[in-house]
Amino acid sequence: TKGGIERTFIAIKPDGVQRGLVAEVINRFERKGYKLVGIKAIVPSKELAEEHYGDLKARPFYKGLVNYMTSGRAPVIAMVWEGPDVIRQGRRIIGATNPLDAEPGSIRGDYTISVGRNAIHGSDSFESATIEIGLWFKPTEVFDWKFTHEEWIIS
Ligand code: DGT
Ligand code: DGI
Repeated sequence: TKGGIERTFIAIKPDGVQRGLVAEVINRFERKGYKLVGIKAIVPSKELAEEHYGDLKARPFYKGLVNYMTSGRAPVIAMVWEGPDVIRQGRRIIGATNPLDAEPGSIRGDYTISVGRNAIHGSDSFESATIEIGLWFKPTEVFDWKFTHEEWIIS
């Protein structure tokens, strides 16, 4: 339900890391009022990348997508963000899958031009967020914590 506290999986992909967008991405979620409850750098195994993109297995770009995620030419910065409606709002902050359709002001709209190098991933539903957080993070790597000023952000 709109406004409910959720968690979403956000990942800065190797091209986003190469482009120097780590601080920019974190800033956009942080300044909105969302809470970072998990973060790590990781070069995903082939198995992890294939599972993460399992629904795209039949697509012609699947193999290239997995290779680019797993190359190790830069790590993936994997994150869990928490807050009201963060799954849907995260998709809005990121922008449309094809950067040429992404609104200026969104991350993809501001920084990218190619769907195969669109810098960032964000879960697209509650179901995929739950699955993806479980794939990329151990329970001990995700933290329950409160802003000391939480009442000034959420009421
Ligand atoms: P507005 O905010 O004057 O532009 O009016 P609307 O149409 O955007 O919003 P409306 O009429 O649903 O609610 C008026 C104000 O009431 C809104 O600015 C903030 C507050 N409000 C509305 N729904 C909720 C709620 O579910 N919880 C809390 N705490 N305040 C609410
Ligand atoms: O959730 P999104 O990343 O916005 O989009 P998605 O789950 O449909 O696709 C996952 C990724 O796959 C996307 O970020 C980039 C890549 N992709 C999607 N469609 C295409 C694509 N890559 C290429 N090269 N061509 C595509 O048509």
